[in-house]
Amino acid sequence: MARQLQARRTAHPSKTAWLEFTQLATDYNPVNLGQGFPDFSPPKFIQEALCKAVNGGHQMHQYTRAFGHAPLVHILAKFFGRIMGREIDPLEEVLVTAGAYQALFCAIQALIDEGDEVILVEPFFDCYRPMVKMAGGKPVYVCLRPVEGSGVLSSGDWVLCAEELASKFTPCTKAIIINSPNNPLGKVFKTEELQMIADLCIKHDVLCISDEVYEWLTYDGNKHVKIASLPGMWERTVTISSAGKTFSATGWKLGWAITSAHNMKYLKIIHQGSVYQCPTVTQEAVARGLEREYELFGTPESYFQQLPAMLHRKRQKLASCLGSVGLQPVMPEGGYFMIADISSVKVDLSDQGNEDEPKDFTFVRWLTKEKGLATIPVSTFFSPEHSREFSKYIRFCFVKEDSTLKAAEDILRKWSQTQ
Ligand code: IK2
Repeated sequence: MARQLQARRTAHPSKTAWLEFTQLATDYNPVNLGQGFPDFSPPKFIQEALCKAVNGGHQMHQYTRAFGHAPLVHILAKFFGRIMGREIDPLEEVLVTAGAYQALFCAIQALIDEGDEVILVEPFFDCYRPMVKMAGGKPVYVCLRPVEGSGVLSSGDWVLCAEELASKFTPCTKAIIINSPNNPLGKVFKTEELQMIADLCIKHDVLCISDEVYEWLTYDGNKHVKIASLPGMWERTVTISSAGKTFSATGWKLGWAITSAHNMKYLKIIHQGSVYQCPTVTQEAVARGLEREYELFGTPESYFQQLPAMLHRKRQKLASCLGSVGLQPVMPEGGYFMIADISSVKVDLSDQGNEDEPKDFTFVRWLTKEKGLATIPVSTFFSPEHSREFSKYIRFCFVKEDSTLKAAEDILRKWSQTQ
């Protein structure tokens, strides 16, 4: 008899939109408002820091400290210590990872066991679900939903029902994963909303994995609040972020996790047993970039002021375009993305997809192939239980050159005239 090849932990592949839709974007070369990456360069200072690191001598090209290059963990501890209002130990409480993605993987593998329940707030970045399952955990879902009668103009109108959330906590709940500012919705959780989650975590002795990769990108005066800074939450929160999103250099694939030394020792074991260490040169460059930002913090020269100001304008541009062609957008309070309602679109998709898939998948495929505009179906950010309910939305990334946004606008306007 043939030997069983497949390990059990590979038995939960999620049907991911990324493989299909990034391939479509390669094959059809559309105007790409799909995957979340800027089509403009990172700021000059971070590019120069990278060049300097590359030319900085032999050490820059060799292994560095496994859990994070010393200058990087020191500035991360200093920077986020200031924001969180606490001392952070650079060596014991910071871990540098291969993107926020690997930080999520380390946190989930290190802290979730066979049979543990993990609450996922929908919509969620779609890797959470397979990562939890691979660890043997059971995802439990709770949806953000638009407040009745809100007309859904802002991501702030999407809220958690307090009773529903509370009902998801059981003696088996080990963790909750939250993402603010949220991908794809753009919701920035308010302090009261985070407090509600924190109270439940404390009451039920549950961990919180807080994905904050868009932490610097908030608009209209919305403020990003770190759940780890709320009373009683430091000990039970793993805060995750991304140098790629921070410095508009997603291809660098560098991120980090920050948590108490007690939690961190377990994350380090997973990191050591998988990636071991991240590239030295990018860590050096990111360290220098953060040192610069530390000095300029709160000033108009800071990239953390300039980037959201630039994206705010792009967000307005995309929103008015979508509104004018009848695709009602949900205005994001933060992040890279805007979702829009496609219910009113009249287009015959009967020959485009199979009956079983959510409508947004079929629509996005059609829009990419037939109209030359790439987007992402929003149902991919929901559990199978809820994906149909939210398949009337598609996601646009507005972190793009003005010329790209203009090209998208031209496509949408031309199409709307033929409808
Ligand atoms: N967490 C969230 C919420 C993210 O959005 C991402 C990055 N990617 O999104 C691509 C997309 O939605 O089009 C990550 C984590 C991963 O970050 P990193 O690139 O640092 O691994």
